Amino acid sequence: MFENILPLYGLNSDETTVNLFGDGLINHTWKVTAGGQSYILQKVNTDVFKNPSDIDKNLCLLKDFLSKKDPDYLFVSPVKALSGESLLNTPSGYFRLSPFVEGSLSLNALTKEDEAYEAAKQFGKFSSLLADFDAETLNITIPDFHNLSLRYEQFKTACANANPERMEKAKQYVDFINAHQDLVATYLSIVDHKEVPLRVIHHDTKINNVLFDKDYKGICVIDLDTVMPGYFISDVGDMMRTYLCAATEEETDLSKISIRKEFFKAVYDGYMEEMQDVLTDTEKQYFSYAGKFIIYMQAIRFLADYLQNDIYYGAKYEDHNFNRAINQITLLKEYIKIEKELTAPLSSSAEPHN
Ligand code: ADP
Ligand code: GN1
Ligand code: MG
Repeated sequence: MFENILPLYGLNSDETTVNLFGDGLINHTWKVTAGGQSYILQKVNTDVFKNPSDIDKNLCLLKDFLSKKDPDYLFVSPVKALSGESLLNTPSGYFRLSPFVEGSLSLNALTKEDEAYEAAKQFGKFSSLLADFDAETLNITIPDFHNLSLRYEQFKTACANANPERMEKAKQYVDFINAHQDLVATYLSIVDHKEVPLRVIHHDTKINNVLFDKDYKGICVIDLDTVMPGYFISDVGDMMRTYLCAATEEETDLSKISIRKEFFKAVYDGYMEEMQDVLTDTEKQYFSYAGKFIIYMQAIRFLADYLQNDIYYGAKYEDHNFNRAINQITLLKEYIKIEKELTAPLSSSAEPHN
């Protein structure tokens, strides 16, 4: 396959090394090294992104805007192939090639508060630079991606049509999801609120979508496929989901799932350093709800996938998505248990709103 793709970029496949790279769950990603230069080659997952050219058009618009707004900002986007295209539609699928950010690393879990601060600041900076970009000019790359109400409806459908053995096993967790429907009601009231605007939202701020340098200073955000109009709770929430716990969503020892309060403050400080003057007072009040919103939605997504035989995320072993769902439910319980303590050190404008 590579021998057909690499020459389209003027790379000689005989003089190029290609290795699978990273831990993303959606696209296929390889690190390509040729003549001392490294790149990230990706095959876009078209089961998830039905119109990859919508992503490509969004990236062009954002690149153009950001290059004028802040010429020093590192916006990692695909290079052009010899044809002049930045996305190639080939018989083997849709491909793109981006510069590998030299000296960068990504993490699946954090060990220091400073790392949480750095990562949150990178996502905050991305959003603040785009605060006056008209979000509605972007293509919607996955419709209703973070529409919690729809996700909950889809979950109910998944339960109704579930693999019976899996449903039996998941029963108590399905009950937990149903017992926390108030989180869906809050979501609906937020998106209806006139002081919660649609913004340019990354929609996938999990920790391995930000690059660090060797001293763990943030370099830039990556994985821009889901950048589209949305609400700030999506970005803040996925930071809470993936930065506050020392264990990842893959952890099966539930005793390792707990919330590090200091990391909540670090996320708040890093993100607010960039977004303090951008967010409305109403948005700020939902800062801690954001964590519950995304952890709950991720639990729903993993559990629905388990009930539907792993059609979206795939599974490396039999109970993979079941375990991921229980992990997220445990995380949500832990979060709810100490939510008041999390927000206590914040300014009064960020007091929790349920
Ligand atoms: P997915 O959508 O599958 O999550 P990502 O775009 O996040 O794919 O890429 C997967 C991983 O590859 C990232 O978590 C990161 O480790 C690495 N990566 C992606 N782009 C770059 C880049 N330009 N430079 C360095 N590493 C990158
Ligand atoms: C996927 O692409 P990746 O691995 O960064 C998923 C996110 C989930 C995450 C869970 C397009 O993110 O929404 O939160 O897995 N991306 C898509 O790990 O579904
Ligand atoms: Mg990713």
